[in-house]
Amino acid sequence: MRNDQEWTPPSSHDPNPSPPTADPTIRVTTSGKTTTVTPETLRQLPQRAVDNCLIVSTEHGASGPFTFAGATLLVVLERFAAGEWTVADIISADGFRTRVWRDELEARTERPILLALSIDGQPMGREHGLVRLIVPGEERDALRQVKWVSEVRVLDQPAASRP
Ligand SMILES: Nc1nc2c(c(=O)[nH]1)N[C@H]1C(S)=C(S)[C@@H](COP(=O)(O)O)O[C@H]1N2
Ligand SMILES: [Mo]
Repeated sequence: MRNDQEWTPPSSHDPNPSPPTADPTIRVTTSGKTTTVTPETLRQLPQRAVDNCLIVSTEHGASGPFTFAGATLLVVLERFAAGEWTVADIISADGFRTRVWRDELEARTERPILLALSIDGQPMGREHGLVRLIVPGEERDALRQVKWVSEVRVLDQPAASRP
């Protein structure tokens, strides 16, 4: 049986260009508690903008630079995660995913990891990836720039499991 708490970063991935569903709702799941977070919920949290973000793709080169804005993932987790947590798996409606560690969220104060709602000052639509995880500075084929986030699964994982 597959252990959902184990995760290995992929080394490459063919990007999916089309929204898998129309629904931009995110479920934040922790042991014991599930919260539904909509783009409207995120808009009511403090907003941060990060400029100069590139989306780097092996196949198509880089796009950008873009300014993305939205709520920081750290603020969202501080608001909605229950209990102890060290890791959040960010999972999209098309099954793509990445993993974010609490210590990297806390360290990135200048260019925070976002749950982005807008691109270059314009509200993002589903075709742009709403709600999109933006990890500024990530240059490995955009493997952490997860479009269409549908679940944020909060876990308490030992630091030793970090690659
Ligand atoms: N949900 C989801 N997010 C994703 C992907 C995907 O297939 N599904 N592909 C990733 C990859 S490999 C790339 S290169 C970029 C492409 O982003 P773009 O569509 O904005 O150019 O999205 C990333 N985020
Ligand atoms: Mo990519």
